[in-house]
Amino acid sequence: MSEFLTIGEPIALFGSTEVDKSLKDAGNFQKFLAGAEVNVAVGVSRLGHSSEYITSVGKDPFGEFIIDQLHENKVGTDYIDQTEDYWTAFQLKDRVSQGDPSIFYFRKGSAAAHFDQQVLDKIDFSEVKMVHLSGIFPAISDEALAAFRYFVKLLEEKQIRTTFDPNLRPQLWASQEKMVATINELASHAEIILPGINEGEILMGSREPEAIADFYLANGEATQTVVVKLGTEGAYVKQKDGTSFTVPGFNVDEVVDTVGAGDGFAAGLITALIEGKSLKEAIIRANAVGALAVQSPGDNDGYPTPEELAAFLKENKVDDL
Ligand code: KDG
Repeated sequence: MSEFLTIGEPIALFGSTEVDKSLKDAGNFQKFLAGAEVNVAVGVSRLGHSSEYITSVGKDPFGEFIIDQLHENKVGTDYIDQTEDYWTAFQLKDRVSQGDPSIFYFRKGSAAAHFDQQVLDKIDFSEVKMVHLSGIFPAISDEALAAFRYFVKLLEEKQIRTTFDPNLRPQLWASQEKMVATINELASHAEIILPGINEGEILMGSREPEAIADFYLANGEATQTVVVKLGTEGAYVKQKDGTSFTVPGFNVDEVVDTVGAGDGFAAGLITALIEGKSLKEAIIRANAVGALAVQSPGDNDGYPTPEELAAFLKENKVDDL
């Protein structure tokens, strides 16, 4: 029984330790747990909330590594199916001194892509306060998309609060049209939508935060809040009642790796809302977790404990949240 649930594809990540060397030439890698949704589960657990991850992994060394990492991070594994029939996904990532790294996936036909939705019927929702969904899992296969839709139906029946991050991965979709139509339809079922500003441009044709928010507020009855992530600028928020505000981001001395910052942002927001904080306080915490995330090489290794978060906020002269 957990306060938080998410479903996704976990990935064993090999991050190069050699700065500005191509993946072809790099010879030294560090292994991490990755996958957008599992990152959020780790972030929520590290901030002190019970968290459970739903997926399928292979009975192989990467699958075992992922389960070990989840145990180490106190993320529940009761709804993880282990199969001998398919492999666990892995990926390579380079290390760059500027901008975003290059990523190469080995994930097609993975165990998660063959996820059996019967697992969803075993879930105990009695303590669940929030569920996080992302546009990656429904992109990996038809089975995953069907399971995602079934999960959304269960969440609607049980009236559980949901966050949705479009997390666009064009390489996983048959076409851009299919990606845009499916993501926008899936987003319409979520209470809180978390698009990035660049994603807004692809999904609804504007980089204007208010236009992106207005599109999603009109797109689905379930949607109450849109939080447009502005990178280092922070986040723009608009709610169904027309209220809007911007929360500036934090300055970071050294950016080591940008991947995982958006998932950390979601974990900060979700934990603050579970604790009954205001939306504004939740966005400040979300920005803080995102800023801490970019200062380390893995996706989720920079996510803070409550003590680390408090120290960061104090350093940045924000009252403890
Ligand atoms: O958000 C981080 C993810 O991009 C990374 O962990 C891998 O899930 C992943 C993906 O599909 O890109």
